[in-house]
Amino acid sequence: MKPAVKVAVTGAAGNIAYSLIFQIASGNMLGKDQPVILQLIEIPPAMGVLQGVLMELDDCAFPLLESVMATDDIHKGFEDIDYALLVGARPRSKGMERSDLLLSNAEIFSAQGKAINAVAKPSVHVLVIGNPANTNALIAMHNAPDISCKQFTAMMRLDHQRTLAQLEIKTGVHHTKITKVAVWGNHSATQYPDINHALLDGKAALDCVEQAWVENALIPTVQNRGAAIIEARGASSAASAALSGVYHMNDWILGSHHNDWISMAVCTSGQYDIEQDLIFSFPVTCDHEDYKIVEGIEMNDFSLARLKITEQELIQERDAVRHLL
Ligand code: NAX
Repeated sequence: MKPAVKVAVTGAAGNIAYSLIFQIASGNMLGKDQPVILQLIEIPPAMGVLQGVLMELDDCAFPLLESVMATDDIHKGFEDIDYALLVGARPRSKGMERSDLLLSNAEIFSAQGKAINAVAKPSVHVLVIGNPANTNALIAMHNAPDISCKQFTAMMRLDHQRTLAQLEIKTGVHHTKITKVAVWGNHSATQYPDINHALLDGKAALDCVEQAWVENALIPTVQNRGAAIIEARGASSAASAALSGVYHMNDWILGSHHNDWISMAVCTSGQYDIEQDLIFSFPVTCDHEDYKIVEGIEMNDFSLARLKITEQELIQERDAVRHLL
């Protein structure tokens, strides 16, 4: 057996964590031969609920789960960790403007970035799920100057899976036979699901679907899927978000399958003419705890215009939290 690795999860008493934690403990994220130690982090009012989660973890008797700790102290929670999944965030309350939401979360992620910098392993890999995920990841990254920028990412995998699902529903081609899908930009309604290079069982996707369907159905459906799920379920996506977090980490740490593209929001350094120093989603491939942005993809005018829209939104978000960077 390998030595155990330490995984921190914030927002551990929340909806996404209720699915995510059990998947991590079962080995779905880091492999069936990888023992884990869970360090679960919450805010004081949620510690009671978290005790219930701990009881259920005990009752599952996971063979790979070496130990669990629960805390409301981020310095204890992030101590010596190998991986962090930052799920906890302040939800938007009634009457709250998007800018207020940005600012209240910015403070959380600035404190968490500092704590990770101070007490986590220097090799820590961080996935931010809590919204606004891209800008929260940017803030955490800036507040952890001793840790490589490449070790901070935000989750776009749910948007990637949603794009695969819509393509499968439309064409009947099973998603395991669909490759080279990309979702660019921000995890928001400006994101750009792109199938210009996608292959359906080896055939160009654009030969199988009409452009009007891409523009009027696929793109808005994926962009607004989160809102549609809230409308139907009365709660935001939780199981699918948790599974996407598992896929993101699994591919990042253990390598993406068959070298296909996956979508990950990562720090920009001039690729595709996108402003530097944003956390922006690109198609990437992963190998051995590292990712590579797929470069040299030909972009048509429609795609370039979409990239600019989502880039502008991320620049505005960054400007709003500039004092914390
Ligand atoms: P919940 O409200 O069920 O749970 C959030 C938990 O975070 C709560 O238990 C709360 O006490 C805790 N929390 C708040 N501030 C904290 C802090 N400073 N430190 C530690 N814990 C803290 O939300 P849930 O449905 O689990 O969603 C969590 C976040 O994921 C939200 O911000 C949500 O918007 C975001 N999502 C991101 C997605 C993505 O693809 N990036 C998709 C799903 C989801 O919408």
